[in-house]
Amino acid sequence: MTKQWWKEAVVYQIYPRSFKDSNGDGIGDINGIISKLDYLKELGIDVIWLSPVYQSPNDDNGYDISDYRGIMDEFGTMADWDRLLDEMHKRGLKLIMDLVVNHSSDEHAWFVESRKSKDNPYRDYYIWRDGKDGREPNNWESCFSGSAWKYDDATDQYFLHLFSQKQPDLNWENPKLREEVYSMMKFWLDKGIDGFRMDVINFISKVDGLPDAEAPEGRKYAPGGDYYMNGPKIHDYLQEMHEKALSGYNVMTVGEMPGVNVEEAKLYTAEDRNEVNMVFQFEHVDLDSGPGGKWDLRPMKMSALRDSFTKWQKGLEHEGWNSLYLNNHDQPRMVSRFGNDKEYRVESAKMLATFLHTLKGTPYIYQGEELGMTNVQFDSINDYEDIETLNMYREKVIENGEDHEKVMNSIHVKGRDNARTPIQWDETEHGGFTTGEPWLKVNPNYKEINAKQAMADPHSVFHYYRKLIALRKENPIMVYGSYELIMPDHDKIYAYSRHFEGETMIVMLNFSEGTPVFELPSEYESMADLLIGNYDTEAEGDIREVKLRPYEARVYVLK
Ligand code: TEU
Ligand code: CA
Repeated sequence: MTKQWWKEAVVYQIYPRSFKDSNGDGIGDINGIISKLDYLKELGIDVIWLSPVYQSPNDDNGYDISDYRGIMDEFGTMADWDRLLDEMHKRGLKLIMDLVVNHSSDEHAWFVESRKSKDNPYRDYYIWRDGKDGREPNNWESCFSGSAWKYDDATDQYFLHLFSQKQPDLNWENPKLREEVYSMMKFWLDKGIDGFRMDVINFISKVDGLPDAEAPEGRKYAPGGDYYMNGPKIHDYLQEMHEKALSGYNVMTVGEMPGVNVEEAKLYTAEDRNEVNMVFQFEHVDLDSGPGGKWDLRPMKMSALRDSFTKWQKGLEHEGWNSLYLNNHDQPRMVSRFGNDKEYRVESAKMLATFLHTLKGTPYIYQGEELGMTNVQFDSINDYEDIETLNMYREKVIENGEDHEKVMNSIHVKGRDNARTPIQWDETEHGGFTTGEPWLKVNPNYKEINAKQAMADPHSVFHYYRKLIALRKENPIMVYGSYELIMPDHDKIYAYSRHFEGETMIVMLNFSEGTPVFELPSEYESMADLLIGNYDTEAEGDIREVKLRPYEARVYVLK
C-alpha cells in the first residue's frame, strides 16, 4: 500500500449553480466560489471537485456540454476561472474538474455537424443506427425515462442517448473522438488543474451489436446496463487515456461508475494498471431501492449498509483504493437518508461524518453537508427543476396515471433537487445565497440551518467536520489503517477497529434513537483515549462496555 497525497486528502464537492451567487441573477457563479474560499480553507479541506462549469444549454445543469474548452456564461469567464484556480493554489487547495465524455450536448459543434449527413466527417463521433421494424434500434431505456434513442429526420436514423435527448452518447469506438478527448484533457491539465472526476466513465464502451435488454412483462423499454456498464473495451480506453493524457501529470482521478462491483473496482483502481485512482461505486446508495428502481422506496437498513461497506473495505484492502461518500448532487441529503433530520439532526449529522472520516479511503464532502443541510419537500411539481425528476413525473403521473401523492413522496425522499437547493449562508432572505430570485427555491429551514450560525456555534456540525478533518491529518491510522468489523450482528450499533503500525482505533456508531450498549471484544485491552465524539464524554476511560446515547459516535485510540 503506497502513500499518496490523494489518499490523505479530503475532497469537497461544489455544485456551482447552487453554491454562491455573486451578481444577483439567482445563479451561483465562479466569483461566488472565490468569495467563499476562505470559508473552505477554514473547514480544512484539501481538494475541490467542481461540477461542470463548461458551456452548456443546461438541459442537465452543465452535464450536457456544448464546448469543453469554454466557461458557461452564467458562471463567468475563463479569466474568472483562471483567477479561481490561482486563488485556490495560493491557499494550498487543489482543483479537480468534472470530465463528462460519455456524452456531449446536442448543441456541441460535433453533434451539429454529425447530424447533417451520413458522410459528414463527424458522423462517427456519435452512435447512429437505423430503426428496426418501425421502432427504435433496440429497447434500451434512458436513465431519464423513455427510449434511449431519438429519431432524427435529417438522415432517417436514430442516435443513442443514455441520458436526456439533449445528451447524445459519444462513440468511443472512433479513435478520432478519443484523441479529441485526450487533447481536451491536456488543455485543462496544462492550465494546472489537479485531476478529474469522470462522469459515468464506465458507460463509454458499449457491447457490439447493441443487443436488446430483457424487458419485464408489458414494458416497452428496459435498463440496458448489462450492455454498456463496464463494457468490453473499458479497460483499454482507460489505459489509453492514462497513457495519452494523464501520465506525466501529478493528478488524481475518480471515476463515477454506477453498477461497478468490488472485483471490477480492483481492476479499475489497482495502481499498476494505470486506469483511475478510485471509483464512486453505487452499492450503498441503491440499498433503499426496490426492484422498480430508485423511485421504488424501501427502508434503509443499517445492517445492509454495514454489510456493503464492510465488503468494500475488505475488498480493496490490499489492492486499489476506496472513495467514501454518503451524498452528492444526485443523491438525497445524507442526514435525511441515513440519520434523523428532525430531533437528532445535529447528532446524527456528526455521527455520519464520523463514519465517513474514519473509514479507509478518501472522504468526499458534498456542499452543505458540513452544515447538516436536509432534504426539502416542495408541494408543487412546478417547484422542481431536475430533468430526471420532471421526466419521471411526466411518465408516471401524466402518461401512466400513477398516483400524484405517491410519486411526490418518492421525489421528497429521493429526488436530486434535495441536494441542489442553494447553500444556506445566513438567516437573510434566500439564505444569503442571492440578492435576486434563486433558480431553485431555498430550503425553508435556512433560518435555523446556515453557515453563519454554524460558524458562531462551537458545537455545530461545521466545527465537528473541521475537527475530524484536522484529526485525519494528525493520525495516519485514519487514512491507512486496516479495518475490522466489531459486533457484526448488532442491529443498531455499527462498530469497527482500525489498525496501523501497532496502534488500534475503535469506532462506535449508534445508528438509532435508542441507547444500545457497545461491547469491546475480549482480545483488546480496554483503557483508551477519546479522539473525538459527538456528545460530552470523558477524555479517557475503560471502554469494555459503553452505553451509547441516540446517534452517538465515539472514536478511541487504545492505550
Ligand atoms: O450521474 C450518473 C448516474 O447514473 C446517476 O447518478 C443518475 O444521474 C441518476 O441520479 C440516477 O438516479 C452522472 C451525473 O452525476 C449526473 O448529475 C448526470 O445527470 C449524469 O451523469 C449524466 O451526465
Ligand atoms: Ca450569478
